[in-house]
Amino acid sequence: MITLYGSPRTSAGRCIWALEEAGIPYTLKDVDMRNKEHKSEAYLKINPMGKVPAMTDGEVTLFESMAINYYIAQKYKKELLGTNDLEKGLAMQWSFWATSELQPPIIEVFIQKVFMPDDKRDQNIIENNLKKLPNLLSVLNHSLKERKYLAGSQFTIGDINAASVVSICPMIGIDFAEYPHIKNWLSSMNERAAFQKYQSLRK
Ligand SMILES: N[C@@H](CCC(=O)N[C@@H](CS)C(=O)NCC(=O)O)C(=O)O
Repeated sequence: MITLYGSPRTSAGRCIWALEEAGIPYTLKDVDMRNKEHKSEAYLKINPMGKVPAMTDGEVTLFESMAINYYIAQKYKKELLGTNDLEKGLAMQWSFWATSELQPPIIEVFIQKVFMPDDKRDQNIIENNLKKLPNLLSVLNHSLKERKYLAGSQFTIGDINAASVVSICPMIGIDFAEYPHIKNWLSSMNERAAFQKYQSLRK
């Protein structure tokens, strides 16, 4: 039985979505980050980085959300990896792109806008990071112009890993009016029962 550590509002959310897509039973264990449970001796044995998510599956213990989603797909629902070499490559490409290129500026803005008290909010950080987003979102928008999913016609963990980041945009005041293909793609994510479950847990 799989145990996933972390709340749906953190990077664990994309693993919840992947587990729901795979349709396998799992236990979700919240980690009380306010009280530093993620730095406790017990939790550090599961994830020595002291971060969420982490996952156990029998003898297997993993951390890093991308790796967890790869494992879930590889072990429990292989088509989530893509069904041919190109789809598999594109699923990985968009997964790494989302977490290494798109996520950092979005999270910087999110931290400033959502967590920072008014007197500590740094407008320069917000502006400098917001400036990076049009180019990134245009690249994504263009890539979705002629395909339903990021890897083509097959829904993959590339969509899960990228959409879980892109869906933070409205929370920092970015709408997709200028990015119609992203908008359509997100709408198709919204139709998925697994995404709906993830979103309902995130509220
Ligand atoms: N690269 C990691 C990032 C994990 C991460 O930064 N998690 C945050 C919550 S979203 C966390 O646990 N932060 C606590 C800390 O850094 O001490 C992944 O994708 O799993």
